[in-house]
Amino acid sequence: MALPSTKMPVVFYSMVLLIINNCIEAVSVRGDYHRTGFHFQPLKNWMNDPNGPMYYNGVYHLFYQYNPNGTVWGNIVWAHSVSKDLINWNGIEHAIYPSKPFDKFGCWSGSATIIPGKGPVILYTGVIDENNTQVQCYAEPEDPNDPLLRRWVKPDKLNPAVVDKDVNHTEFRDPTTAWWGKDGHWRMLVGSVRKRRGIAYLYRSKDFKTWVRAKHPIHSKGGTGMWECPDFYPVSVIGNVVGNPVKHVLKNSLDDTKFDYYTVGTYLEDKDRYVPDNTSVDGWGGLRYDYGNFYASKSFFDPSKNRRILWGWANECDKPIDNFRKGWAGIQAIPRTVWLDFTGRQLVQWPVEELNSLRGKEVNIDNQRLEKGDYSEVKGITAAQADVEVTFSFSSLDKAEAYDPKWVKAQDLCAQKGSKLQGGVGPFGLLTLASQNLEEFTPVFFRVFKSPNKHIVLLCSDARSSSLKSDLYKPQFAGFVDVDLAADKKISLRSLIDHSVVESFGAGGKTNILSRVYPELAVMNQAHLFVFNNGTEPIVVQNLKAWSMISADIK
Ligand code: DQQ
Repeated sequence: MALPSTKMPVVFYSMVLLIINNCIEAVSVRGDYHRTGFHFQPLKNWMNDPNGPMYYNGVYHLFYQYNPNGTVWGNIVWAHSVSKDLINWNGIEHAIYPSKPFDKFGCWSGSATIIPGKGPVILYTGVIDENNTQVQCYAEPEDPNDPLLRRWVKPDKLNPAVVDKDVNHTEFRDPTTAWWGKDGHWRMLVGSVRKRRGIAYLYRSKDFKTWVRAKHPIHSKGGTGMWECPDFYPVSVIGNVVGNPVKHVLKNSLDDTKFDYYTVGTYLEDKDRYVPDNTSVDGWGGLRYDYGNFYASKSFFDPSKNRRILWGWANECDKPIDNFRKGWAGIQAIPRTVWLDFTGRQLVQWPVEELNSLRGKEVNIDNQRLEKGDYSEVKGITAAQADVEVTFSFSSLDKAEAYDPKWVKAQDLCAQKGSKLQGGVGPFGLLTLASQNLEEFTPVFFRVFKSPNKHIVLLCSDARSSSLKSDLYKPQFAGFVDVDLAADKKISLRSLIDHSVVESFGAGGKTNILSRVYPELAVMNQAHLFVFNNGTEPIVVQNLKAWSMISADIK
């Protein structure tokens, strides 16, 4: 009996110590109450652009720009995570890091291409000197049979893959996924700028080894500045089905504004030119994937579900010192399925269906009427980590405020009207990440205006009251929504609420806004969710479903 009695305390204390250590580890790794529960982020340090997303041999791969040494941009490598479902992720070895003369000063963004009969390869931007001279580089898996593609090599004989003396050598980056033309040659795009003209240069190759720039860029546009992270892909006109492409999408990340703009248009394959449709404004006034914090995005085709998936980076809006304290900076938006709207005028985006596997406890509201000034709490879920889907309806648009044609910038209109100023039809929507007495809240809401021929619908996600903390960037983001409300007098909203992010999809994903917010009071179980109406027209919450979200397994 003596043996157990002397050993027991040792075992017991070691267990206690282990638990304490694990807790300390968990607290330090988890940072603070602004860390997300189901949006992708590494365990620590800085992350920016998603790179080379792909699906290969049953595994989703996400690479991303990462600083292994700190919470600010710098020392950039391609970190690598793998997943079976796009939601739960395992971090593995860094795939690409400075190791050669052609990428000694940086391994910047790029894309993966799956070569039939060979497997995946990566094109990325290498920075070769302190002046930021950029070239395009090539990497391939060391062992293509490794199911996780852990190690990547950069064969000297294939690198650098593109050096071009005739382009702006410090603004020449972010190669796209390559595609195979009818003439049997590969093509890919590289973003650039010349005298304020944003450019997507086109390169062709017979063998994926030697790349030659085409005489004309695939597209360019004066006055738009540097085009970062171009993305170019086909979309089907037949609903959410990829396979019969008759339209193309060109997206550019405009360095000047830090938003991702796209056009829908026609790819003239014989000329290798892209022409945006006349329904797509080309440039700063154009369509955005997201009217909030969403940049340097990249899409890939997922053959396992015949869908295109879009990843985008959501930067922090707090200060570098806050990021240092948290120990991390940068998240990825929830991967979104993207397809062409039936109008052919715009894309539609929706969180990948796999996200629903994290839905836990559910609450429902049906047919709740909200008079002017009403707000009502949605109780019974974890409001700091939730998924909310709601449809609002109203019986008339007669009370819609008159639209002033001078209001061309949605963001300015949102700033002017906000959620607190009473309207006619709207503002109505959700108050997310709200403290009990509304000292803090992030409203996501619609406001409807009447112009001579149609109604104009505004979606706002307004961070101005999101935090009592004053030294933060708290923008009001907004976009117009291309819907005909006169027909069915209802509109839907989905918001993914995750501690320091509110990611919203208006009208089934036609207008989307991601806001980063840092509440001080509305945190963890002190956060609340409300529906509200501040317009004279009564609004009915026709149906609301809200779920507590389980945390994703991201390590
Ligand atoms: N981030 C990368 C560049 C890209 C920029 C560097 C966009 O390749 O142009 O980290 O955020």
